[in-house]
Amino acid sequence: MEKLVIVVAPVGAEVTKQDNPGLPVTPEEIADEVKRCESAGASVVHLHVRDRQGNPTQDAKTFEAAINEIKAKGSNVIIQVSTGGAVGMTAEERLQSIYSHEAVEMATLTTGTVNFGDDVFLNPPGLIEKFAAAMMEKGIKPELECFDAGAINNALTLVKKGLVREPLHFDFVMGVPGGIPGRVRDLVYLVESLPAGATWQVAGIGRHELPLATCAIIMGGHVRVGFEDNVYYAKGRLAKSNAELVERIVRLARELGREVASPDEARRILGIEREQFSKERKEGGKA
Ligand code: KMH
Ligand code: ZN
Repeated sequence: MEKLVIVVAPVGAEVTKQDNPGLPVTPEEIADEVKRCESAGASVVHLHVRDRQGNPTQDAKTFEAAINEIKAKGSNVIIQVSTGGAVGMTAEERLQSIYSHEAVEMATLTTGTVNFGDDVFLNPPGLIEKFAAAMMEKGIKPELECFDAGAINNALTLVKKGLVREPLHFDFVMGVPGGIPGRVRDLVYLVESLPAGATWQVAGIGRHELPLATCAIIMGGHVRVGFEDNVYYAKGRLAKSNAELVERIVRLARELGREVASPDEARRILGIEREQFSKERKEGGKA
């Protein structure tokens, strides 16, 4: 089995400081939290940012400020920006994040529309194709985000159309009200639906985070944790920080005999070096 890639999603778009006072919001808070999570064992950060009022924004300058702070702290973590943003944002608004900073190596690409609580997270085919083409153009590796099983097939359609290159990396977001439930049998079904050679991780929402992460460690997948998905450490006990959630996954992995990947190991496991290579070639850099 490959080493375990731990992705941390420390900010999100929906969670507030009322939900967990430890939520990082400013670029400085985000960078400090990312550094703590990297020291704990995270190798990828799934990044959302907030404006001065603490509201979700996809503004490129705000992403740039957060990424500059992360880099200024000497972090080597893989920067994966959100293109999901928050429900109700336009496609143009959402896509700004990939143009924010040269250090962006990955971005989420949600490959299907899903009910999202009382809202709808809209990802029609035209939007998905536009986002995929923009990521390919910039040499950014898409994380194919699936809130339900049909999204896997939509991702394979992108491959057939030449808009996404293999190796594919999937993120199964499980337990969103409106999406696929967070049962073990659902995870097994999703994993069995993947094409050969694909990598995957699971992001269990709320109480689903820990059991699904444990399954992923055992099954050879990878894990996402963080306040975007879950603000609790246990029932009735808030997590002190995102790093506390990462630390628990590291302990579990060690107990279960799975080593944890460094950011550079994660780049190899996720096939990011290959994406970067083609980017350099396109720009006339090293061949
Ligand atoms: N905030 C959700 C509506 C992503 O980052 O790509 C969408 C989301 C997905 O968080
Ligand atoms: Zn997100």
